[in-house]
Amino acid sequence: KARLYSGMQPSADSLQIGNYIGALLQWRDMQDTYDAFFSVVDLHALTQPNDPAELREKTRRTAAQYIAAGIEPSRSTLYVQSHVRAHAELAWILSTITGFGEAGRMTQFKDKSQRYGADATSVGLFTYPVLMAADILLYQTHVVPVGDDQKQHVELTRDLAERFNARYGETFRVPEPVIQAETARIYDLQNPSAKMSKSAESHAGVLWLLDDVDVTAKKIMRAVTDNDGVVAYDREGKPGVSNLLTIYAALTGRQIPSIEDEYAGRGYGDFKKGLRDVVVAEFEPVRARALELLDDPAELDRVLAVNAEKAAAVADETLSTVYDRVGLLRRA
Ligand code: AQP
Repeated sequence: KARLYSGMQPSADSLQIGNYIGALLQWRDMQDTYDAFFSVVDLHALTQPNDPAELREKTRRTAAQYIAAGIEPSRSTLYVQSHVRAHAELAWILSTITGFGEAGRMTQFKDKSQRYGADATSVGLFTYPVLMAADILLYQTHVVPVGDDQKQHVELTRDLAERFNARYGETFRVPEPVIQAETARIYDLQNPSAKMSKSAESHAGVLWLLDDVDVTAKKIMRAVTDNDGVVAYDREGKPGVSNLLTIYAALTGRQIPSIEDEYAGRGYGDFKKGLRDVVVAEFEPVRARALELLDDPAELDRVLAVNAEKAAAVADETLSTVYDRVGLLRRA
């Protein structure tokens, strides 16, 4: 089986519906076809300010939501990034073959550093894509499913793999990005021109997987739409309604035109109620399962430890080859 690698940052107590539709649902379906590695990338999360106790809790909660959404830790390797030391170690080696200018061209760094300001921008944020390259290359990954905002980072990963291979001999597989379709991208319900995000300033337009169902229902009923009252997909002209249609279609597996037909002439109230029922029915069991898993953190930690062993076995082998290739004297 070809190998797949993906991950998410434990940057909030709950994942949001964009993470669920754009990542988890696809990961779940890819588990059969691929030898899949899914990581909770806590080292990446350190590039933003964190309360230590909260970060630990967010890491567990993120892992619990992976499992609750159908990622099976007995079939896929579901682990916490920092449990496998090779990530940080390979990132260092790769940073020595990454150009300063090359890293500086990453648009996510440019956006985030502008937002944070020079004083709050760490070197870690700058080298974030190098750590991501290490994540992927350690596992000799064939495919990396990512949103289009991460495409540039996968390109850098490919460049680094090719550069290393050319300089030191064939070591890394060069991975291919699998970019999610535009229709898998979910926007903020209150500001449908912005991607829904865990770290959004306002939570009013964010649907959290672990929210109470009545909170979720209210947010859907209050979602921004427009004045023409027609349930139709038009990303430019009707971003709010189009976003709701995308969510509806993604969760039901239906085509957008068939949903438009169902709500033709019925107005936004009915449409939102329909969507509310779909989302609540989808979230309820996932939420219940995640909370159940979080009720027994020792068992969850045990599962994560077993999976970290599986991941480390693969990662350590790659790292060991890398250390040899670059000429590090190995400890006797
Ligand atoms: N709005 C979205 N629509 C579709 N997919 C989305 N993803 C995130 N938001 C949407 C996908 O979820 C995964 C999470 O990756 P991440 O945790 O590394 O961070 P991100 O992509 O930056 O997601 P967030 O929720 O916006 O997190 P923060 O606020 O922490 O940066 C990825 O596969 C992403 O494509």
